[in-house]
Amino acid sequence: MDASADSLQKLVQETLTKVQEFINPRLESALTFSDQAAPRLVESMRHALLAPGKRLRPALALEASRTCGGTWEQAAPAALAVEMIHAYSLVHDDLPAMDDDDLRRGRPTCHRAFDEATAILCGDALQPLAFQVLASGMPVDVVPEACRVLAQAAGAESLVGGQVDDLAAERGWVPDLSNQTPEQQVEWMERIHRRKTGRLFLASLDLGCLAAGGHPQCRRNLKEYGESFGLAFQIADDLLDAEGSESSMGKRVGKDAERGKITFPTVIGKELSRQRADALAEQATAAISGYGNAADSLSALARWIVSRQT
Ligand code: GRG
Repeated sequence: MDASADSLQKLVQETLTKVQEFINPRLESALTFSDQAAPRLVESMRHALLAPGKRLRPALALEASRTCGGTWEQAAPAALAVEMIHAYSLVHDDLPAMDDDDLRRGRPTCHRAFDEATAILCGDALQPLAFQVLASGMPVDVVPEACRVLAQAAGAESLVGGQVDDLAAERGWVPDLSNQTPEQQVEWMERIHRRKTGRLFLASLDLGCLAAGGHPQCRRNLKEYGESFGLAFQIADDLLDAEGSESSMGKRVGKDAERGKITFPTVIGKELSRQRADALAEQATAAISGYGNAADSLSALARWIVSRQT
């Protein structure tokens, strides 16, 4: 690793550690329920939500708030809510009916640690909790818009819609993609990723901005940043699945190749994928260049996302 990559890695690691120290106790407090919540369900929610994730989406929400002139404290409900939706999506994605995974964040997946029914219900309970946190913690005047933003990012046009199309190719619900041109395959992948992973990144930034009472121009710049960030993240994720190790990733790797799934490296090659991811990280950084030091962490995150090992 050269000196600049090394200092970027240190800077982002410091930011993510601070985000984790800020958000993890708050995630834990958010899982305080009356005796009406079944203990087994609460245990499964703790397993899924408190597992050691990077907390990337909370980082985006908190730093978007700072970019818009706000604080981390203002954006805390936004950061909690997006992590809850993310955690639910991972629990359901790992289920036997979907990706059928045993390992997540270095630990047994929720259905492995508990059972399938509990894992389904755990995800079902994390979703409304996200909206409860937004509704009770965001400034009253932006609660409806905040709920709309999160609902849209998690729904049929986004997370769930993207997931269905991602399964579609694998399960034969759509015509065989291998007969399509590389351009059509890239278009198909981008359409999936924009919804499956990109929209929750965008919502994280948008909610952070809303929490801070950010200017509409700041909201637009963050959207531009988030669009490039999301695709860069996904291309890097495809490269890590092809090249990373299970021990550093804390999850199974090489799944895409195993299933003959089309990915950026298989369609355009590893070198072009890397170049594309780097260019997207540059575009993301450029979109927020007008916000000076307040946007330093977001810039660093975009550059790191394409060079990360986890
Ligand atoms: C089940 C409705 C439904 C949706 C699932 C997000 C998703 C859709 C599936 C996750 C599968 C996956 C591995 C996608 C690749 C990108 C991704 C979301 C990786 C995990 O996010 P990170 O790297 O994970 O931020 P941590 O554990 O650090 O939070």
